[in-house]
Amino acid sequence: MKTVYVAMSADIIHQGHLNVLNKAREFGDIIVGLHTDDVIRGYWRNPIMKYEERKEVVSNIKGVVSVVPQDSLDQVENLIKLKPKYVLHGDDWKEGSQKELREKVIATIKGWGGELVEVPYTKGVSISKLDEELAQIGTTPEIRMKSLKELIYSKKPVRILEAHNGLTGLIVEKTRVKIGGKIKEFDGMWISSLCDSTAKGKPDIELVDLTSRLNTINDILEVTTKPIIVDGDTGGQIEHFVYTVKTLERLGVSAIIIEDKIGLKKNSLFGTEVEQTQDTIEHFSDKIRAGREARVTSDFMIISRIESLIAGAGMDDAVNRAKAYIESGTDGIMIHSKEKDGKEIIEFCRRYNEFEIKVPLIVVPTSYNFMTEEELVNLGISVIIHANHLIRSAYPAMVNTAKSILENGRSKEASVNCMPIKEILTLIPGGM
Ligand code: SPV
Ligand code: MG
Repeated sequence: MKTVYVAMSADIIHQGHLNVLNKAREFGDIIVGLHTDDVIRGYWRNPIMKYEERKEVVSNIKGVVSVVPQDSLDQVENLIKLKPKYVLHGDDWKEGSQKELREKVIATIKGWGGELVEVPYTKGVSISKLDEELAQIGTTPEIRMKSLKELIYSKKPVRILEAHNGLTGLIVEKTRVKIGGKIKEFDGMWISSLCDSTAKGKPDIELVDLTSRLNTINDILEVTTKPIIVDGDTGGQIEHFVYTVKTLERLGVSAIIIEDKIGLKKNSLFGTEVEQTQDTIEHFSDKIRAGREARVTSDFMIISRIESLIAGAGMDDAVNRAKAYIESGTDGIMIHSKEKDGKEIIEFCRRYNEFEIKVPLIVVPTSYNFMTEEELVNLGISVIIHANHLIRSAYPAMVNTAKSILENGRSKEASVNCMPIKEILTLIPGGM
């Protein structure tokens, strides 16, 4: 029997896959080159089913005699190893980003007289539509909570964007771009104290209480499925913090980040312009330990935020605190800096990388925003939080609209910068 090679992700098996595999069966024994989790993550999104689970499903489809890992979109390496008589693929790769991959396949299999067979793309199957429908079904608190840790340990960087209400939550959930054939999106949401407070017209001084913060979090939980990291400010009194941890974990939040400051908290980006008092290492370590003991599962992450570089306490202090907090069992370290040149962060990472015991490292590159994801990942950073950009971009747009209406005595001029009425009416499905 001749062999037929078919590469696929098979994350959600649909009739399109079966059409391709049924066709392949007519040509011989099928070897499926199953995209590894990293490949799927690289060009699309975090796989819903992991490699071994997908392998089990695919192995049981009629005609499939073996499943091998396909660890890039480029099939050449596997083809040279397996020398199949046929390669089967949907005919949707003749144009666009996959065109080059197709040409490489044809050139390679020619070497042993192999043939490419193309199956018409199955109409009516839209994987992105299936994805959307899955998102509509929603998630459970447990699945959502776990997903951050899974991402951190399988993908770099984990890319997080600020959300401060249901609408911005949806923006983080749904915004996608396609670059070089790969889909890029955010991995989760940051519930910033600055943005949550600002959206409520209040200063970022721990004035917006937990009940109010929980309302925001609930609004976001209701309409999204991606993991959520909550900015827990200082975490408050240890006796209160343990309740906060339990509440957030129960809701399905994935992580809380608390900063090692005490007293009236001021936003870190003021730096030393305002009084910023750091907690003692001992007391803050007690808070981390108490939080860890309060949670029900280790899937909920308690992340320590070091404010030494913000408060002017210096690099040695930041490094010592990182060591102490790791010893206390923290699940991650967030190092904050307000310097524009990024040098502090580079130096901190250099020293951090020498640690024997490390936990995932998190940054908020608001001030040193020239640094790319790639540069930050190369420094050893796992999670990048874009902490305030949706509210910062929305506010000037709204003020301009308000001014334009005043200046013109009507809204016609402002409306060119507004989304059409039809669009806002249908933006959120279910309104008709
Ligand atoms: C926030 O977003 O509220 C933060 C990050 O705590 S920062 O504003 O940079 O302090
Ligand atoms: Mg904050």
